Amino acid sequence: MELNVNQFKKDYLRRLKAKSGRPLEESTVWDQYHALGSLIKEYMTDDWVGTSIAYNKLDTRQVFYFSMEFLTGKLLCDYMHAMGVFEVVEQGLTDLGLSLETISEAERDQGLGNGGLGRLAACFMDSMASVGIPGHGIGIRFNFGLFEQKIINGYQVEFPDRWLENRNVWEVKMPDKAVEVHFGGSVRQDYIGGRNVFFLENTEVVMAVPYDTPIPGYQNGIVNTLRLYSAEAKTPDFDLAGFSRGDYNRVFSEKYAVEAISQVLYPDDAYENGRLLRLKQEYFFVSAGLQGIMRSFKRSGLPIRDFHKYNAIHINDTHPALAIPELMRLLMDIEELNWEEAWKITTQTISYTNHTLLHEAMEKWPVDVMKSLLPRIFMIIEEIDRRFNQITERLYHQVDPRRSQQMAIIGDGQVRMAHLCIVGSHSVNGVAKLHSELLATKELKPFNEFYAGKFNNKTNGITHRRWLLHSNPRLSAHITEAIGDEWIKEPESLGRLMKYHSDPAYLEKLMAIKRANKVDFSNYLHKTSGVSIDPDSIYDIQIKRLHEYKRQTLNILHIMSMYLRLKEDPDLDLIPRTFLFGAKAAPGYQTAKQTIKLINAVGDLINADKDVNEKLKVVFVENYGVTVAEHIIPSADISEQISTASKEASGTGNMKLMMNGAVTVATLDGANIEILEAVGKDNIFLFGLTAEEVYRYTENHSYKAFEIYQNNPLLRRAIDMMTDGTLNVSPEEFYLIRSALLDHNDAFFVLKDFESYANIQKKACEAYRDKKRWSAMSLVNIAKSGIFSSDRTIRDYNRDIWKAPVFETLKGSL
Ligand code: 26W
Repeated sequence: MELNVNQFKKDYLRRLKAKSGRPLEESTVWDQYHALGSLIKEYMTDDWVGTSIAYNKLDTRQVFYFSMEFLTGKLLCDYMHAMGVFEVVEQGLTDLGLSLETISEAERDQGLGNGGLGRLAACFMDSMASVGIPGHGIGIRFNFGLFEQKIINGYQVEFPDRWLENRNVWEVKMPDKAVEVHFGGSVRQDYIGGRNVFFLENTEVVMAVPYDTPIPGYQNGIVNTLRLYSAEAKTPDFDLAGFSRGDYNRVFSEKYAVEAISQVLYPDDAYENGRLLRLKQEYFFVSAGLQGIMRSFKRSGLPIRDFHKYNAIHINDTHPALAIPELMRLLMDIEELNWEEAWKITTQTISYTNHTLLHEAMEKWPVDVMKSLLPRIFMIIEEIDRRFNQITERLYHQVDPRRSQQMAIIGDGQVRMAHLCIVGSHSVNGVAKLHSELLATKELKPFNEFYAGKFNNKTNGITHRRWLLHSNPRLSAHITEAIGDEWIKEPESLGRLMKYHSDPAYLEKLMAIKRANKVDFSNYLHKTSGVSIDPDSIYDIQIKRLHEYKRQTLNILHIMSMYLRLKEDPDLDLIPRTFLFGAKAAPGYQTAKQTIKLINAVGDLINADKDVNEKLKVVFVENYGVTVAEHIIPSADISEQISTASKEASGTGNMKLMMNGAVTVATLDGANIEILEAVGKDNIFLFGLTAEEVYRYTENHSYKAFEIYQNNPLLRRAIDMMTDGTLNVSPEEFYLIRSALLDHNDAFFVLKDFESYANIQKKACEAYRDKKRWSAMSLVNIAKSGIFSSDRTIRDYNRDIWKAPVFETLKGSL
């Protein structure tokens, strides 16, 4: 948009006064932030309203991305970039004696996600708008996002994330678009006018009230919508009689029970805990979202039989799987279509992404729970299952009689949500080549054979606008100086940087930028936690959720072994290294919590030991999330992507770090394999078992972890350090970690991969010594990162699955 500094200053001062009731001199940072946010939102309003009018007018097919999680982080700066007003605003604020940096820090992170899956959804929102796809997000407006983590005495302690306590400037409440969602009750069946009719009776009613957040595309005038639903009791004074009798407790406890649905995000990633409230959350937003879509579709006057031609609904993992039976219900019970018509529309509307192969993450709901919470939905699932079984029985009963049971949607007293998604959609995709291949050839093999062509791959991506343009301004400027700014719209043009591959001046500047970013991060860390780190050391970074399969344990055991070597030989020629960890553990995941304590205990030992602390430092960065990531990633030298091969579906942190010039230490897992393909084997450090080897060892039980422990003295000493008193803890402190490695035969092959990890770490350090070589590796990583932009991912989804129109801009279509 067109905006000059003077106009901005005028608008801003007036807004600040109106919002805070105070003049600039007396305003708080929060006042300043709030006024700026509301002004930026207002600047967006015409395009926002215009976009939805244009979509309706053009009768376009629209995409609805249903996701339990949207991990968006802060929005202010991203939005200012998208609108092309960043510099003007920054200048205007400076003129007024204010700092954009300080003001933008006042924004609370919108942390409505656990990790990879939620952050992917947020990147997709940005890319859909920027690429010009009419695509909207549908989810839950949790009052509390993922918990805030504090490290107290080395342990993770969880605190509630009250992100809404000072209001959210971006959202607009839409009470007129609220819908009712029904739980429980019973189904009455009748036969009217030649067809079966179903009535849901005596249900508990919850109001789903949408809050809309604008999602501006990058300088294209398009503003899509993220719609998050909040649960409210039907009317605030729903039981006036009870209230006036003074029965306050009952009245309020009912109200709280209803509102509990959108109270808090479950903090488990990759572990399905089977709570009833979780199932309520899932149905709540899916039903609300579909009713909303249905309502606006009907307003368009288009025939219901064409629903799938105008609406593409994507479900982010199985959490929104109930979209399938719910859409069936709306089409049959409300729109009066028959089963076959409804089924055709549903399956052609819905597409599904699988994000994990871990068995413990597979959602399954007990039949009796589903039946009593959602009786009509369960009937529909049963019918889908019955019809599907009929076909598989007929096909397989002679060749393999167990096959149809294996493929069934309902089995062992449970509803298998992944099976429901596969059967009820027209596309099933994995999130990296290896992952999609393992889905098709191993985990979901019978389905892939049954549904030829339904399975496909869509390798994940990240928005380079947030993760490079915004979070690494120095590097962005350096890139633009060399190749122009086309990369912002066409990220694959970052490839043009390859011509600087052997340009000493360019590479030197690249390293100077890395150094400056490292100084910035060390200042940030010092300011936020009091810890000092040395910008001349290697920053070796592992940031992601804490999980045994991600193998933070491998990293820390290696650090322990370096410590032991250094203690023996203090003159060991090591380049000083700072190991940084950032990770939240699911509150109920004890082994993961012990790992956090282990990292901190090792850090305490090493950081205080004068013999080694010139060369080694270990830091656990508290409360890792989107904003912390934006500070760390630009400063990274080494990116740790060391999951057990076959376990990490894709990873996206690997892409962010690469894009910022870090070099990856990696197993051949997830998207690491595609990073390898992009940069070539000389620009990445690979180690460890392959996925195939992991499968083989797991199947034939030939792996013996204890033998490795016995035969590798250094590794053995590192493991023993957990219990021998070297660390300032009781010998039982790390019981679960030790026992997983030694008593339970190390399911994630930490010991097996230890030696090759230690070797590759040595190689990485040698490479780092050679500044010229390292800077060229770093450049290649940046130059080849364009394919990992989520713009590419979104174009792939749209080309193969959604097939919505792509608008360069909407200006002029009104
Ligand atoms: C029901 C409990 C639960 C909650 C979340 C189970 C599983 C999940 C997610 C599927 C876990 C997740 O975030 N998976 C990650 O998705 C990313 C985006 O595709 C991938 O990059 C990561 O490899 C994958 O672990």
